Amino acid sequence: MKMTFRWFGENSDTVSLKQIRQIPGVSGIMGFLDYKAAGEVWEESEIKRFVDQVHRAGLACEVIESVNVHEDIKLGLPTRDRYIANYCETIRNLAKYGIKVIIYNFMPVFDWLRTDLAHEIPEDGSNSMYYDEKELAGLSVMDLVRSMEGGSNGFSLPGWEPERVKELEKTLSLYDGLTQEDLLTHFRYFLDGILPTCEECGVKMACHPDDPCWPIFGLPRVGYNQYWFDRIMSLNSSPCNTICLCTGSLGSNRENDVPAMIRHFGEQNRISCMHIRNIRFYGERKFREAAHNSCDGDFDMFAIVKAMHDVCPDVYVRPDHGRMIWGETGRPGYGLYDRALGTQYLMGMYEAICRS
Ligand code: CS2
Ligand code: MN
Repeated sequence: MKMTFRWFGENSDTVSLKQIRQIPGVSGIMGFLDYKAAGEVWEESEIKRFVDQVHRAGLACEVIESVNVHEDIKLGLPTRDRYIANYCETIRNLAKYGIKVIIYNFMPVFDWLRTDLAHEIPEDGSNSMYYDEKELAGLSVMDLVRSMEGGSNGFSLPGWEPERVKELEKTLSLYDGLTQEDLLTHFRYFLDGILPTCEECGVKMACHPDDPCWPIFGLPRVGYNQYWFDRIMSLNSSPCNTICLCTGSLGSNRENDVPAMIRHFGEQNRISCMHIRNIRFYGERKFREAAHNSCDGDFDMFAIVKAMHDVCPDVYVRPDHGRMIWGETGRPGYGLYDRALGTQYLMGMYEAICRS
């Protein structure tokens, strides 16, 4: 297990590299160039600057997160070839600076979403992100965007960048009539276009699940259970076609048996990295994010870590969305304290498993 921490860059994160370096056992980051729009080439000079900065802080930078896939690729528009070529160039550029894994998602229009980014947890007064499908039903897409923006403490959230939001209504209408099978066909075209470049450069693509893990707003989605991930994996047999197994995203759908999915895909060598976190359910499709510990949420975190230990012990791992505790403010889900505690819990469990 290579323990890492997500870092959004100096202008976009309240957590510093120095703080990350001081968390025992954390050896690297999952990085992000926060200012890049989907479809743009990540230039060598900007990657170099980012990676050098991480290295100077004494951390590794082998995973990059959210190289976002342009909507035209998901929609299968003729312009997709240009964006696929750009994606290949980004892969080559990232590989030159030591990147081994790129995390992406294939969700139409939205990245992850919540109905409340700062839900106060009555038991202890901390804050967490919260989702209630019933509330979503009463919201228009633009209401939701406003609530995501309003609750984000001024940060632009991945997938909710202003230039994407501007085009939102138009983009949504382009998905009218597009089926899951269509989306999968476009997914295959994308993978066929980029995976040869990945193989050449030794970079793995890691698909992040849909979050929450079911179709929303009538949009087609194909990354929310074992059936669809089996289909995604069989789109292209390249060893670079892998999964970022996010326990909180997959587990938001109570039909998913997360430890079993880790075993299933890990045994096939299809997991290259993991986001590990916990959730507390308040009902069907109603949950908040919890501290990482089993006792705080509804997941069996031991079963999750044990499965990882048994089938894919070499993966990159990071804690995921944390609560805001001890008065901290910052990017929702990405404060320092709760996630740092999460790393210690996960590493403690891992050490105990290894030694027992
Ligand atoms: C992340 C996602 O914050 C999160 O939930 O796990 O934003 C993830 O980085 C993207 O979906 C990957 O493209
Ligand atoms: Mn995740």
